[in-house]
Amino acid sequence: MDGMNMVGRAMQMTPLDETTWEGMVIQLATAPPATHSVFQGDAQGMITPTAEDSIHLMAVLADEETSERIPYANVWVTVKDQDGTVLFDERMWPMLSQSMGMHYGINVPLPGLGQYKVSLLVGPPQAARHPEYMERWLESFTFETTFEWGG
Ligand SMILES: [Cu+2]
Repeated sequence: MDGMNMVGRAMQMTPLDETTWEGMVIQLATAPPATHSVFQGDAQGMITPTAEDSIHLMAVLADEETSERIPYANVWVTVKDQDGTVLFDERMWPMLSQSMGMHYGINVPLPGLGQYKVSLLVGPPQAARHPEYMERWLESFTFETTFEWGG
């Protein structure tokens, strides 16, 4: 299955770009700003979009061969304007969604329509691994691209 088809199954997701890292497809996508809950210890908090939030920025990590989503990674996102000024710099939440599947995501405020630079810092998945996964994703990987926000 090609990567864009994996993202394409969810109508509310707009794929932006993708790359492959040692057999892991890393896709960047957007969706409308999303309400989500977060567990902190034994309490569940709600995060609702603010007026400033422009997009729900999402990273989908999947095995290139099986399309199986890959959890337990740390994914950090940095958004810059065209001049390289950092506008947003946060860790993405690991997220569960019935319609979009397991992904990493966060609501991002943008100052306006236009082109932005984005970089994803993907850390090694922090999980015990069966042999086929023991020799890959051992160092962090950075994926840099640009995207156009058209509102
Ligand atoms: Cu999400």
